Amino acid sequence: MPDKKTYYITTPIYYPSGNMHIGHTYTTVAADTMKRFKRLTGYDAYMLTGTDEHGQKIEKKAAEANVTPKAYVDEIVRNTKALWQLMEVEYDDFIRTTDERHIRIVQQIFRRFYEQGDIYKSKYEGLYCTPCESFWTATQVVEKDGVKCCPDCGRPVEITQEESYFFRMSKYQDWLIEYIEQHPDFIQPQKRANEMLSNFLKPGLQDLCVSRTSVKWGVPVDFDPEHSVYVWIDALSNYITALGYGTDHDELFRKYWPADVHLVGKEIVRFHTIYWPIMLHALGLPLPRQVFAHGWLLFGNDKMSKSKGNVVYPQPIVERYGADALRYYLMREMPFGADGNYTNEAFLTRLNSDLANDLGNLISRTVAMIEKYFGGAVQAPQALEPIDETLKEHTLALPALVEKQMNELQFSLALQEIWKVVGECNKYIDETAPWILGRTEEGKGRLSTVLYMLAECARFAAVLIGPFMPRTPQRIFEQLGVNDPALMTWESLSGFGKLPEGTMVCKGEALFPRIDIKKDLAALNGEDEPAAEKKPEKKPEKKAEKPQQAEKKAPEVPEGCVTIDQFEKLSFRTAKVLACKKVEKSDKLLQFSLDLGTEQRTVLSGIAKAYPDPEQLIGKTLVLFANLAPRKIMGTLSQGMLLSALDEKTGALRLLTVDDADSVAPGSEIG
Ligand code: ME8
Repeated sequence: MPDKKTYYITTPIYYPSGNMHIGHTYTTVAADTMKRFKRLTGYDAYMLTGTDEHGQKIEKKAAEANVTPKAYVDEIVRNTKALWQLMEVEYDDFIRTTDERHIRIVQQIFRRFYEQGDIYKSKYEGLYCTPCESFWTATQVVEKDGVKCCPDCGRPVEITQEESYFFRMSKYQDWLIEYIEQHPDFIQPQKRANEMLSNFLKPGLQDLCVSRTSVKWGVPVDFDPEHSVYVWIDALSNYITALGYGTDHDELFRKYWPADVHLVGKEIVRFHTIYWPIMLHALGLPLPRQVFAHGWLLFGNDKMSKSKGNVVYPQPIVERYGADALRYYLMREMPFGADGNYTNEAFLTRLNSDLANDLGNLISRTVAMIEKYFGGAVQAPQALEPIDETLKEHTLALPALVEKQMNELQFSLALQEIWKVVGECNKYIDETAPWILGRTEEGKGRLSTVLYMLAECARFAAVLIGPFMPRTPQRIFEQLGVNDPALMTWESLSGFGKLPEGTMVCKGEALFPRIDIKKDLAALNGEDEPAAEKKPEKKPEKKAEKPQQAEKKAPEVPEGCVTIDQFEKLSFRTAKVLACKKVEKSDKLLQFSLDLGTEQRTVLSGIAKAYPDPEQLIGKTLVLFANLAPRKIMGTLSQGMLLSALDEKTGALRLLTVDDADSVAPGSEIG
């Protein structure tokens, strides 16, 4: 048998300066989901995560806690591993930059750079941001109230002056520009590649300071031990040291390098797409196939971060609802690449609608009806009717659609595809009305087919959700009575109708019991059950509920005006009309189905009177206020607001459209 194709995926290695929160969980769950998906689809997949333990930030934290840096990080690493276990993350290796196996190779890499002339010794005078472990020049920093601050995180930078080693980044600049331009998939989403080219590479790369004498908590330069290796050189190397690069046991390196994808948050793209490729090229190694920068989980309007303390921890959520529910929410709620707000309310709402209602009901109704009408035994289907053929066709098409989205790391769209079919099944139940079929003997023949269809579709759904929700498939298989492992594989989805006649279903507990959102919100916000772990969550949650209070402190602006910061929080995007119709029983509302490139949205707009022939709008590109909080209108969730112009004198109302719309992709940012 030929060797399986390999797939190597990594997360950033996180700073153990504090316990990991839901933001780190987001990246790690995404990597695990992808790895599980690749395993399911026949790859030899390998996932690496770990911790980035050196540097000034950790040194300071440990000093504040009055312990050694190693003792400080050991504790956090233990908690981090426990969190990944709780989240059902099955990493293949966990690298710590304090591991001997890592330190030795970082020293070897640094020496090689020096010996081949990529690194030289000089004097550094400049500015340093400790939270980001980043060097900046006087022209790059921003001034806030006379204080020089980091352009990335906005916190004050410190002046540093010391003898240092420098990496001749400029030498590789032209090569890297060409590489990025010739490999459009290398940096994703594409707009991050454009940012790197226009903000850093094209203006010209500065040589990078790659050693510190003032930082003792680091990897010593072995030929000049006064110096320690700059944390980012140390940290980035993890992706190859973990595979045994540079040792006699480099089998994993030979097998898995180059990585298929490094998942990173968008704030560390620069390190992964400029310094890291240059380091690899200088070592004569191939580059990773892709660096994918996802967006941030925000708290209110701010990035959640350990150093700001505005974080949500996953533990209390998982304790109440299980890891699968939180994993589903993280992968479903926001398109991978975009920012999104975490709120307990949004989580609970999805839990009820997608998991309890859509998926949970499908399984429980299917199993309950097979028990009621056929004593629990799945019957052989009879001749299929058109409605069955359609459902079968959509279900059979699903694996390929999911795979396509997953290959583009579009977790949310992959789940949307699955839920479309789950929704179709629920609708199929309403349309075929099994409770009526069950009343007569002739009806029962037809009922065999209907229930067979549903059970087989449920089996497809169970296999497909496995990478996202590792525990739920087994619970579904138990209820469906599927215990043959061959019916749980990706390959088993190549044909519809593999579920054997006579399979005995068995009703179990509700997969995701419906919750009372109000009551659960209070519990999650720590307003009952004073469990110790819930405390850290309480503060930020309160803060999020009352963002107005924080805003009061903002600089004064004339009444009726907004600041540029407030404006930047609004997202306007182009949206192409896929469908448009009048909402029944309303003379004002039109319902739009809009294409935003990476997603489809439904938006209701009160402009029906101005457009008596709504179909004329199909194909037009409109302007959508895209991050307006979704709202249910007449039972339909409206996700945004279409902008239109109103002539107050005549009452004429016209939608804003985009000039030469074919030259911009649907979903393009407007601003
Ligand atoms: O940057 N939303 O470590 P770090 C989404 N050690 N993702 C988030 C997030 C949020 N609010 N907060 C954190 C470092 N993350 C370096 C990396 S790699 C060679 C060295 C995730 O502890 C996201 O993946 O600050 C982000 O890039 C990473 O955690 C930053 O973790």
